[in-house]
Amino acid sequence: LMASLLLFVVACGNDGSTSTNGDDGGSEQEQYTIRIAGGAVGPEHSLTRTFHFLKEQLEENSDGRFQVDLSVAGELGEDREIIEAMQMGEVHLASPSPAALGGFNKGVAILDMPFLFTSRDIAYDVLDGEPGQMILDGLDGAGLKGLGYFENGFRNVTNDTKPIESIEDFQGLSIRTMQNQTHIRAWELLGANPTPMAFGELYTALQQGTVDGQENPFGLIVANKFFEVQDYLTVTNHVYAPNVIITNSSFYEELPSDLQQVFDEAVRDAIEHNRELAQQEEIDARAELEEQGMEVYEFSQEDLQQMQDITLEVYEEFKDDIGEEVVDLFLEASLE
Ligand code: TF8
Repeated sequence: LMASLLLFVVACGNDGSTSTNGDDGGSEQEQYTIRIAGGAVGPEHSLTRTFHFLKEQLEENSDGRFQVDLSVAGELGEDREIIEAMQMGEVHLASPSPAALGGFNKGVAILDMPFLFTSRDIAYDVLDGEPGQMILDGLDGAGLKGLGYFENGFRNVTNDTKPIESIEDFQGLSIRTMQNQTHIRAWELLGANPTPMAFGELYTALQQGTVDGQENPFGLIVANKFFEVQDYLTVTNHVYAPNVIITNSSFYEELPSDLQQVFDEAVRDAIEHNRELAQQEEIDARAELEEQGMEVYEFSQEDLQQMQDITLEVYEEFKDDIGEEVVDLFLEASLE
């Protein structure tokens, strides 16, 4: 994947982002190519569909001054590779998982914390408010600019060895986690054997039995066909996973202000659209998984509470690393 990405970068050259249309060179004639890259989620996933919607908005609302070159479903690599390409100026808009941005700003890790948001309404409020903005601002300086949040969704546990019906069943469970210290630690505390792994390797790892389980939202489990290699699902909703929308900061700053406005509005509309898609997807995907023969289990309120209590420890252990101010701000805001 990296090789094909490099070839792509070479083929596009360094000035691929701007082209002048017409002879007068007037700024009104200038066209901008926006290269959008979606991560390795399936082509039918709500995130992928959101990128198609965003392309339409950008092109229509700019009367064609924006031309969007869209690569979805991991065509340009996984989140980390896409972020690197963005830093080189070769990708202009993307929405990686917070875990992939951890190297740029420690505060981003708050977004992956267990049981931080107990409902979508709270998540939207906090992410759209001051706490969410603080994290976006924290990405400045790495050549990136944070724009807002799309949704991956509430994460649930699957595996193919046994039904997981209570906390005790996590004991010894071999589970793939994101490459994210807080997730690894949370699963250790729950008694499981976490193996961090890139998302792109996950399907094969499940198929070959390298790991027994994984955790992701219903929508991804359908879109990436994990149901083909996993028999059991337990509804835990243990993390509300947003994806962070980012752009290349110099690309953004060099846009004429009227186009900046079109860009901002298109992103805002795409966020709204994405949330509608994601909510519907959660319902449809769960039904689809049951239809595909997955056995779905629900934890009791007691078990959920216990899971939350056990993983609360992660907040203590990572408070210094993430930043006390960030942790406090998010915890206060999400309790309101
Ligand atoms: C994971 C994440 C990722 C997504 C997507 C690729 O389990 O859920 O799949 O965030 O951006 O690695």
